[in-house]
Amino acid sequence: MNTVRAKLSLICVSLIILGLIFTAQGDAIDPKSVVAMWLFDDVKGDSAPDASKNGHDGNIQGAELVEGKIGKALTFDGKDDLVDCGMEEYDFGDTFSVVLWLKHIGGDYRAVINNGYTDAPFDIRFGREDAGTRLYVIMRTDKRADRLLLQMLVPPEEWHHIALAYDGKTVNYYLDASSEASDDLTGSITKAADPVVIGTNALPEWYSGLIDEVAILNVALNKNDIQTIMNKGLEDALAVDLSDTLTTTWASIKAY
Ligand SMILES: [Ca+2]
Ligand SMILES: [Ca+2]
Repeated sequence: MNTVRAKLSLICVSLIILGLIFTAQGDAIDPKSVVAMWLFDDVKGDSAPDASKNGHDGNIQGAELVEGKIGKALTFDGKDDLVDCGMEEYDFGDTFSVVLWLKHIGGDYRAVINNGYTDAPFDIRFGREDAGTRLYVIMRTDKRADRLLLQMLVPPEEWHHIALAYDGKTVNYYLDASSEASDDLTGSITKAADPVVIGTNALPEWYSGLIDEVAILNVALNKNDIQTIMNKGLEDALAVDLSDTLTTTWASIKAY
């Protein structure tokens, strides 16, 4: 009898653990929502592999590997360094996020990531205002041909986490997981003839400083998601594999 009761207790405890795992998974960021992810930790020659394995490897032109926010990052000289990520005519749809870390060194007109310039579907860039510390974002959709424009101050010489999240209704622009600006927007992001580029734009406006942990997702990340990515890094924030966890848990239940 004691053995049976012990077994039942173990099964109950296991089921509770299983329930907790499911609950925890409810808030997790779905790894399948990552369209492209450049960590710069696995650079080979001039190739910055797309860690999402969707094949959008970046072609590094001049930018150099340095110690980053997490592992390695790229440093851009403000003259002619860039990463060409391809993705021309890519359909980003009507839910979309971009996240990255940057440590810029100031100076006017510097593009961080975009797929064009004045007619770009999205363009995150520093202007000349406030000594080049004001980071703008332009977005365009099939429902809004005139550009949506948001801006926030990003102090130089220190790492900051930047996130843009669009859910088909609202765009939120986050600095260090705090929403600094937002506006209404509807429609699908327009397709661009230009590639996704990190470190300059089609003008060109050359970025100077460091960039690390860049990802594009096909969902609108919320504040909690962005906080998780900021605290854990992209790889750990997305690393939870539900199927593996369940297999392990079921195996331990059956063992009783
Ligand atoms: Ca150079
Ligand atoms: Ca990195």
